[in-house]
Amino acid sequence: KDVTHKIEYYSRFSPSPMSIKQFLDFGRENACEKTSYMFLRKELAVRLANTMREVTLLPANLQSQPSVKLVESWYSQSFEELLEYKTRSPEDPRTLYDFLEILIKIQNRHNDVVPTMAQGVIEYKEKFGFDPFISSNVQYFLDRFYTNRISFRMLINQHTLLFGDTACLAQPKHIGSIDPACNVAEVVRDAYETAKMLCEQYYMTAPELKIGELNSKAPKKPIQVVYVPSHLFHMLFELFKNSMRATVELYENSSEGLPPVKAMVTLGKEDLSIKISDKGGGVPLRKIDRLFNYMYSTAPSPRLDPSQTAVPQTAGFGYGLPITRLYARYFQGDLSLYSIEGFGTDAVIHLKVFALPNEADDWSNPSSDPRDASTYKAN
Ligand code: W6P
Repeated sequence: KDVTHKIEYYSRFSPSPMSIKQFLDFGRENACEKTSYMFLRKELAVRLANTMREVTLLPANLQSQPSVKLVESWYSQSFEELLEYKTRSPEDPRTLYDFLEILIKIQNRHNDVVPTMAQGVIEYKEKFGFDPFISSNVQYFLDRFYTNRISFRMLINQHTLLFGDTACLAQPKHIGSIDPACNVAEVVRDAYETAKMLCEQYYMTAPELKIGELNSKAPKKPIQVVYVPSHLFHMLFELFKNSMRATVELYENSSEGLPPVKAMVTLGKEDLSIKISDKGGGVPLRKIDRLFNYMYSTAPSPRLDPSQTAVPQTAGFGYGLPITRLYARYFQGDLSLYSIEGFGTDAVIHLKVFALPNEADDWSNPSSDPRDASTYKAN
């Protein structure tokens, strides 16, 4: 087919990794919409094609699940829409306007990729069961797939935020989605308050928050960092949900008050670290890896009431933790869990304070070649 041919052609190009510094440099001084357009119409097609090619390496039994097919159809639809710009001149203002529109349309089309892929994994597990070989391939694939999705959306967002009609209205100091002076404690509090509302809805109670700050570079000054606040919010929200759930469930039948969840924000020379600590009883070491495993941690949503599609978000670990770690790693940071079974858990987000040029790539470079699992059959 024609589109298969085009995917093959575009997937031979390597995506251009972007560092946070490059995003900043491009967006800061006289950002040029035509330049951005010329770059993106090719780059986005190259990234979609590379991702679609990787999907073909998935185990055949997973690839053939309806949900995976649906996600594939979104990718190929978006790919074809982008190719329509191949011959459209950046000098025609109509082109730039249409391009903005199509980017927003693509962004929205891909909104539900994560739950839909999760559904695909559930469909697979229901038919074929859990298989460690398949699980490790799915882990490798989804880590790259979601990393590429994060960076794809980052690229689209920068363009629509810098050049769309609402540009600079909401957050004049932001460079697209990047806040050059992101106040970390503010985002911590914000994420806590949002998780607290959910927790109270579901459990009727929620632990308090205690925030500590240590600015080793400028003592007593608020800690600020160049970062994407929405990414930081996403990570912290996920960690707070987990800490609150553990705390509330441990103290459910206890007369004692809930121990608070603590957040410690520390700025060093290289690292900005955020530690979220709970006294929720911890997780045994044997089970820690499972928290990051896509195939292990996907389970069908509880079917108590078939009409109830909204599952309480605090109800499961789901895909939150593995994706949170991808967000942390996206700009060369990381997420670690240190759990003391019988006591509680520390979750630590490490972020790089200054990203050296070309160090903080946004494209997942493989540490090893993917195993071709497309012909593997589980027995
Ligand atoms: C737990 C399990 C967990 C995962 C991630 C973050 C915090 C916590 N607390 O008990």
